[in-house]
Amino acid sequence: MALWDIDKIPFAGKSADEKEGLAFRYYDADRVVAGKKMKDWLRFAVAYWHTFDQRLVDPFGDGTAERPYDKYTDPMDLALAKVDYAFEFYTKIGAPYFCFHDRDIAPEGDTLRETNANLDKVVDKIEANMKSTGVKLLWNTSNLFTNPRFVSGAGSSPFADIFAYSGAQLKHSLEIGKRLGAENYVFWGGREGYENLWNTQMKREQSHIAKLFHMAHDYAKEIGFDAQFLIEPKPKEPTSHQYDYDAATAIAFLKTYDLDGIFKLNLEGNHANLAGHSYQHEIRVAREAGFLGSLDANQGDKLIGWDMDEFPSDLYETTSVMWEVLEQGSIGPHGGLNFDAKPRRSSFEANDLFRAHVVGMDSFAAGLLVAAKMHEDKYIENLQADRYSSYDSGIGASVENGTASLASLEEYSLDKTQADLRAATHSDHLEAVKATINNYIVDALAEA
Ligand code: XLS
Ligand code: NI
Ligand code: NI
Repeated sequence: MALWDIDKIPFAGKSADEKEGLAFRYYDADRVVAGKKMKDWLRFAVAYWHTFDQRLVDPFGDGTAERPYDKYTDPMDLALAKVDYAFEFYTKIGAPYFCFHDRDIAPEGDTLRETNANLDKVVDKIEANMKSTGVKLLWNTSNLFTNPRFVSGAGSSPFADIFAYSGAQLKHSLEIGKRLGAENYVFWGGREGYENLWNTQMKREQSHIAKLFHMAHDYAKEIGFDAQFLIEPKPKEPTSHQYDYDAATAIAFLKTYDLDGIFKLNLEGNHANLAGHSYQHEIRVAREAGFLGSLDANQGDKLIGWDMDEFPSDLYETTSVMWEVLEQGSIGPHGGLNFDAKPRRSSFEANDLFRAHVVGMDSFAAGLLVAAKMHEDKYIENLQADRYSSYDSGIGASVENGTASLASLEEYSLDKTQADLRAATHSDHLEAVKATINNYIVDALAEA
């Protein structure tokens, strides 16, 4: 008997409208785009915490969610039942991957021993379902921020017992990752930052976090868990300043603490906005530095200043993301698009979970189609090549190949007039560029 009152979501192409959000318009898993199947470019994952646990609370209101498993009252019964709902959901939506925190899937006991026993029971069931459905684990992680013991951080906690507990909790998460064949392992430092600098030893806290990361990597090696480790940057929320502020800051941290060969980044759209960046900016920074690992697919709200975790629907943004991905050739060595996103509080019915994933998956599939067309035409490549062409020869080439000096630049520039210098610059025609990108979106999707 079906657990969700929804049929498997089909690809319906142009007639998707008739299915009112319960069919794909653009996401056609096996369709080949730019040399690869859509499903292999996009590698969608469902986030356990949002899709199955989130009650749709906001800072001013209780949860509104109606879920078919609300009838379970015992926490362990509920946790075990949710696994069945989760795997039927993955299969019906057609997501090849899922992601979870240790705390998403099983309730805590009083001791770590009891907690781990609860966790293992649920993991047994998850493992069996992974085998029977073929759905895989994109990444797992340890929740080191919800419980009150993490009030002042985990790796950065000023309390050594909490650091110790964090390491112990993390150890079991790595074992679970190994057991379930996780392709990545994520660290989001939700409380690794500070509320106030006056009482904080910043350098000491950061060196402690680095120690925890090295221990985690040593242990993963010891047990033969070869997942790609990822840091997920976010500038603030819940703390007022988080050490993994953005991609550039996280890369500097990794280099400072000799972790750069071990970690890449998991980048999230809404986090980029909170840091004052676009999603594309964060991906560009990571990609060009060789740190692009995976993506948390969501979007922020221009009018609200906190982490809204909206399902992606902005085609301009998904186009920019997929253009960067096409440039790199994949999202990352083992990366995917994890929907770290929840329906709005007013979309509280269970079927809204399906509709929300449909818009997210379709928006990225559409972004892929548009970006692939731009890529095929080399529109952006040519635009950029042209813009920097003065470095391809002459004085520009001498700068890039290292033969220029201030003396050679002086000799070259000394007698140039203001008119010569104005003539050396060109208009970017940026408005026309934006219009062309709009046309790509409209045309590529009309053809799709
Ligand atoms: C919170 C983060 C979190 C991570 C996983 O803002 O996005 O959900 O993705 O811990
Ligand atoms: Ni987030
Ligand atoms: Ni996230």
